[in-house]
Amino acid sequence: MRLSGITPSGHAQLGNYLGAIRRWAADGGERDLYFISDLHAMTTAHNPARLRSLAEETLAALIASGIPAERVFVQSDLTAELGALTWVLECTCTYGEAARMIQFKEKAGGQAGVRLSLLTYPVLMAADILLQGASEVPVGEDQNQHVELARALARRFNSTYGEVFTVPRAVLPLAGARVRDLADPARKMSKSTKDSAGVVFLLDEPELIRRKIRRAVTDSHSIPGYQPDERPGIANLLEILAACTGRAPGDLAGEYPTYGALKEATAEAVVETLRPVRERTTELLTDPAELARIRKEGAARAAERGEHRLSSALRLIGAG
Ligand code: AQP
Repeated sequence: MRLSGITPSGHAQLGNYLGAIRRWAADGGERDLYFISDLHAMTTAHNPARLRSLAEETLAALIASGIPAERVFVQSDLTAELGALTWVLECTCTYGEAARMIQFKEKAGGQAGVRLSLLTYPVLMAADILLQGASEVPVGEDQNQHVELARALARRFNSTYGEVFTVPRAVLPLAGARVRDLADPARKMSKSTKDSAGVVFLLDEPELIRRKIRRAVTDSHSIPGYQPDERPGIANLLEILAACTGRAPGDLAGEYPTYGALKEATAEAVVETLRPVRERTTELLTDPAELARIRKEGAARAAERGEHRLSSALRLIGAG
């Protein structure tokens, strides 16, 4: 089993789609599972109603992108199971191990009112992985240490109390495009970026997408050229266009005489790529009963998959 997640920390954006969701839909197979990690979006200040609606929207977007409904679930639908397993794993984890997490140090550094969950969420992530019995977790560099922790906890539990958990390992995600922020190509496009001028969301209307791409930061040259280090803004547009058309960014550069022409072509390619996803997502969102049914079935399947592991772990650790 291979487990991948998406955190509804904002509206899903073009980078999520071209870099991950689209690959999940096209290349994912029987052994792939996907989940909306809404509990992970609670480790910093959050708005409950917004989070609930973002989780729903993200679920709809994954299904609309072509991921089979039976391979998707929402994390908070398993709060009882995950809460119990997180406790078991917290009793397997040392404080030092959690406090060593680089992401915790980076995000908590110097801040007042840091939530305890920011420290412990890698243990919840271990619970996500171990409950489902995932052997592979496709993650970027920034999440590697968390998968290592899940690995260490699985091994420790198995050797201390009895064999329950599959020991997972981090694997490289399916290679997708890396999309940068249109207004600031030095950083990646992100759903939680405060200023959304450089972020194309999956549900943006075509006219808004065109406007955002027309205003994308470029450079002082005037003829498109593919030089990612020296000209990141133009390279980003070429890479987006390439990802939408299946062409190579370097080949596309010579086909557009001006920045304006490149922006127009990129905007149209993005609009057409996202159109079916936006239409199907919107359609699903207007059918809450169908979405609720998909969600309920996904939750039941995910809970069933983990049931024996959770009950064995509780029994072996001495609970109940
Ligand atoms: N800009 C991007 N280009 C390519 N891939 C991207 N992904 C995210 N942004 C880009 C991929 O989308 C998947 C789900 O992302 P995530 O929710 O696990 O977290 P993230 O990488 O932190 O995504 P965001 O949009 O940047 O969210 P925030 O704003 O919360 O940090 C992952 O496979 C990710 O690589």
